[in-house]
Amino acid sequence: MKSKISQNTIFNYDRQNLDDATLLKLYRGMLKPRVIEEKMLILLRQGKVSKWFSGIGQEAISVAVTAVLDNDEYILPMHRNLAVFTMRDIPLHRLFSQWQGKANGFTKGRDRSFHFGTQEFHIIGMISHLGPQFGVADGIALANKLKNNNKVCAVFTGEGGTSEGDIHEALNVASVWKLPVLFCVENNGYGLSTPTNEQYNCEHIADRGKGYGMESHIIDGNNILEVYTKLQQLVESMRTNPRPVLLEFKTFRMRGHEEASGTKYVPTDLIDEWGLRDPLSNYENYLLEEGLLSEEMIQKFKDGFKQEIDENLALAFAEPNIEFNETNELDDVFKPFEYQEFKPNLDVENIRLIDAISEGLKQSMERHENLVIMGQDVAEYGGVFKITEGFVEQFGKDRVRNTPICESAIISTGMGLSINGFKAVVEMQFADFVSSGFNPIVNYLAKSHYRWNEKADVVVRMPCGAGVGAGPFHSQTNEAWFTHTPGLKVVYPAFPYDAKGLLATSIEDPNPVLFFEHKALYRSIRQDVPVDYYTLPLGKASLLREGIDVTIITYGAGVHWALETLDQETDINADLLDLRTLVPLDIDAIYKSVRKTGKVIILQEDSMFGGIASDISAMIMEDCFESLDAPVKRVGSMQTPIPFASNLESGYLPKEKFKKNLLTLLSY
Ligand SMILES: Cc1ncc(C[n+]2csc(CCOP(=O)(O)OP(=O)(O)O)c2C)c(N)n1
Repeated sequence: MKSKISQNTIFNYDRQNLDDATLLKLYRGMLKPRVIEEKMLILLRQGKVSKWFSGIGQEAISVAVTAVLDNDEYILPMHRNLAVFTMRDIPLHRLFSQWQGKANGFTKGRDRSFHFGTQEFHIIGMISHLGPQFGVADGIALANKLKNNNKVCAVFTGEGGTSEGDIHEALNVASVWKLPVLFCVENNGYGLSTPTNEQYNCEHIADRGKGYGMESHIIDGNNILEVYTKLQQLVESMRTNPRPVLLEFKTFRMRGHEEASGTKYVPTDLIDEWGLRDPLSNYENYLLEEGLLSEEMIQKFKDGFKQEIDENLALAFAEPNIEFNETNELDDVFKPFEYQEFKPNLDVENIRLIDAISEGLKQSMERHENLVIMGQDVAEYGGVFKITEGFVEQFGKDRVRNTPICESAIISTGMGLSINGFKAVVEMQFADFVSSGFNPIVNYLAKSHYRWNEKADVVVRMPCGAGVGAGPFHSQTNEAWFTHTPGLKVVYPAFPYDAKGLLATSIEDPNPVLFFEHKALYRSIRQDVPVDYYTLPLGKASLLREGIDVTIITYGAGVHWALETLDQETDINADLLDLRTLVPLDIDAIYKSVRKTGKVIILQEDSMFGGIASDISAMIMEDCFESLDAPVKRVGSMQTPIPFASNLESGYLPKEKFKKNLLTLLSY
């Protein structure tokens, strides 16, 4: 039944077969966030809230998207989607506490506004960087698809965010993998102050769907019934026929980017024009005309919401400010993980580092049915180093997934898998390429547990290192990019035995782990390695040689350079400490050895400045000064990119320098 065209609404509302209760639910759904926002604007002026991103005028989209999803279907909102939170009936006092940085919010005061998620309500909030949100939705949807549970998820962005590379990557992956995601772009005219014609140069963002090979639609985002009815059909069909859909909602941002930034740059006639298209007042008029709503009912609803807001605000205001407690802060950086020892049995085989990693990975796949491997060419091809050769045959293509070239989206996808109950191992084809996935690693994975208590059960495998004549972009050992970032564990084995056991533990551990594998050691280092599954603890260095004259601290290829030197210089009586993991760092083992020998040399393959050797050196000077008989010596590669030609590369690497410096130190 088509409604009559109203004098009092701009829209030609078509209720189709929606019942009265649904029509009223949608109205109340839009009214509530509007009333909350009006209150927030007052609190903002009173200095009781620090920042506010208004969604006034855009409520129809959040309300309808949330209304068509089941409560256990994930939604990934942005900063203008208050209605997503209210439609899921989050107690308002918790939202108010969140916005005031109080303990009863969702982040223990550690993040602001809508930057949080809650598994209880199946809402996964944004990070400031916007773009990774789409890839996380991919991961959640992939998990749904692998569970075969006929669920969809919805993710939001503004049109400004669509210019980010992460978004393009995620759309492409979703299309290639047919992931059931509703990609909701709220095109509200401005990204901060930037109008759409300075943001993109196609007519409609929905037109990009064709380029991605993805179904797409343009929807009038201010017409609640249009949004709701179209989405209802789409979601039903996506549940049975999983696929991504790109939706461009035409709407308008009626207020400033955030309240303090104002709307001076927006022509007033545009604001007036869109004011006439207000989704709430138009719909209200329609319902009044239809006889479903009366002025008394409107007043009653508003009064009810106001009372709820006041009561909940009182609760939040009464809550004391959060206290700083150093231990609490530090304790939440990582999810607690109880290391479970699987003892290596005596049955061993003599294998190379590369075989040990491959075998460790395979046995983890056997042990964890929810483990998914993703990376470029990892499936039939077996990865460029052949570590996953034969995996597809054993575990199938669902769990061993070739990816497009899109490091950022795949890391974010790993995060989404983790949120939705899976474990992920992501192979960087070369550690160098992680720079293209840097954003989600250091901003999303690293900070999730600290921010809102969510694990990031993702291991990023990093084939790294020089000595293979591969030049500046296939030789880096970039662990220092990550050891600096709280929330990431960094593992760097030098031997097959360690690599296999540490990889197993890294996969067991629900925290994000960067797992470095030195390419030059892949096929050159052999060892007896237990055949069965076993684990080794993270954060334990290994004392490879014992002596009293000097402590050598190193890891990765450096361990083998040090061993070679000690084999040549047999009269050197040294402790040789292989760190094995850089985060957590075995500080006790370092200090114990330093206090015994009184002389220390730290060797790293990476260029010196800002590397981990500098931090270890500083810690030793601060804490073991009285035990030192000489200044701590650091040895690292030259402060240049890594050159290709073998003569240049060996000049760049610190192997020769190490021997010279060691001898100088001993004679100090
Ligand atoms: C990577 C990154 N660059 C810049 C910003 C700053 N910033 C935050 S929101 C925003 C505008 C976003 O516009 P749009 O995606 O259209 O969403 P809207 O605010 O209009 O809803 C900008 C530039 C950011 N948060 N992250």
